[in-house]
Amino acid sequence: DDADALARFDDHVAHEQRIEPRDWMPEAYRRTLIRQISQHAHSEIIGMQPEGNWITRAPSLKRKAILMAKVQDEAGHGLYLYSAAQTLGITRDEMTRQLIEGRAKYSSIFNYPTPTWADMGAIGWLVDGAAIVNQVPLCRCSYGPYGRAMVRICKEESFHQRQGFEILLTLMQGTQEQREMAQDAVNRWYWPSLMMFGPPDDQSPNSAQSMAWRIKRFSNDELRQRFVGMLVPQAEILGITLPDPDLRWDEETQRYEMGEIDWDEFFQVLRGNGPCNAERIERRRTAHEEGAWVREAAAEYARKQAQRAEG
Ligand code: FAQ
Repeated sequence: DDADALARFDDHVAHEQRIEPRDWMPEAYRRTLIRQISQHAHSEIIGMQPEGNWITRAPSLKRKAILMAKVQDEAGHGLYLYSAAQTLGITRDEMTRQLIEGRAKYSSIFNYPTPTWADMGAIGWLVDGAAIVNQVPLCRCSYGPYGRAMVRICKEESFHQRQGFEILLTLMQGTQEQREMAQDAVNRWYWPSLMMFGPPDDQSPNSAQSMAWRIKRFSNDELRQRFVGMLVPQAEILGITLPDPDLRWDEETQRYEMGEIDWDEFFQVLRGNGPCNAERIERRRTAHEEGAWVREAAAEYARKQAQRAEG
């Protein structure tokens, strides 16, 4: 019965064994995974827009080829993650509807604009950097399809981060104007990238249960701390200043102390009031509607093939 099944499930998870789609799982575990994986998939898909903005204006053929490849990787991650979510019993259609009707969350970070080329560097360095720090532990997630998806995705994110770093490094070795452009982009993306890790631990309603289920391995604040520790030496190499005057190494606690994050801004963006929320959803809805004929043609083709097979 259910009590036996639950005991087996708990034991399985406690022994670091993977839960697979056909295994019994508590309904709340299923719901939590659908929530997190679909939000993650939506983030990848919406996350194509801020960078898509620069594909036609990249400063060279090489930069354009790299940026196109990166944005295509993001589409791949999104599709891969939608497939992982589908193994839990939600359809792709339902997830898409939730997104284009504005009922689904996706990462707050993709609601900020990309006015300059240096934003491509800052996104790669900071946004993909945060994504890696958050996602490496997810490779060990108790749910098999999600954990395995993360392994491949993290490899690609790590290439993305290096390409962002390299864009900033090139700008920092350029003219005064280019250096200022790089610094300005980092000034705008630094704080929002810290918000990607989610609310502070004492305001994170899902953390305790997700950690008990071994979906999450570290708390939001722990990962944020690890991220800042990774950035500081890289910022030094770049010659870029992280825009936090309170940031300092604390000998006693052996960690970086940082300034206050503007959580009002974070919750405003979550409520749909960020600088680009409406534009992002509108763009996705239009693209979905304009793709209707492709879906209809594919369905019709499948129907005819099936009819022919029946003879
Ligand atoms: N934005 O209780 P918690 C990428 C929500 S990387 C929006 O702490 P949890 C790569 C949260 O959903 C970005 N919402 O929640 C790329 C919850 O709401 P709900 C995507 C946020 O789940 C790079 C509520 O606040 N990465 O796409 C955010 O335990 C460059 C309470 O929070 C992932 O999704 C936020 N920043 O921890 C692509 C990673 N933070 O659902 C293109 C997987 C929190 O109860 C270009 N996800 N919320 O209504 C996770 O690791 C977790 O879901 C967290 C949140 C850590 C994001």
